[in-house]
Amino acid sequence: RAAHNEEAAAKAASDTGAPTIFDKIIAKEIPSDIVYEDENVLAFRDINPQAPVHVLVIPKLRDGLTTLGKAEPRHVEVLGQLLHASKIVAEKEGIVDGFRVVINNGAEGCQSVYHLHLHVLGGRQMKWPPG
Ligand code: IU
Repeated sequence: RAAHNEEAAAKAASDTGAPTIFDKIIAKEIPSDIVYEDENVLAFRDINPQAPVHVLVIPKLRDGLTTLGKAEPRHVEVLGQLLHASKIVAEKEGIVDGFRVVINNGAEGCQSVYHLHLHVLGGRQMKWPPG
């Protein structure tokens, strides 16, 4: 199952600071289905969607933000831009009745790509608590 693959991918990954596939998506060397883009952030559809709408919102410049746990005061502006872009994505996708924004942090948080990303999920009734 996809959920198990995600957990396996998270176990296999680690925060080495090496470039990730998201650099290639930002550089458009790898195609992605872009939902929103501005100077600072890129939002594109997750390749393995967990809801009818599943978009990843990422900073174009990682600047040390492999994980949210690496956030420093200098990142506060881009962190705000990422949240604001998540709201724009939800609006564009028509999921204003309800949506969820998730950040998986580190191995136990099920993070598999070490370039900060916000998951914007919606288009179905979400469950609580998440697994
Ligand atoms: P996570 O929070 O690090 O587990 O999320 C990484 C997400 O990136 C995950 O939902 C993958 O499906 C998604 N993804 C992608 O959209 N495109 C890719 O090329 C790769 C992963 I690798």
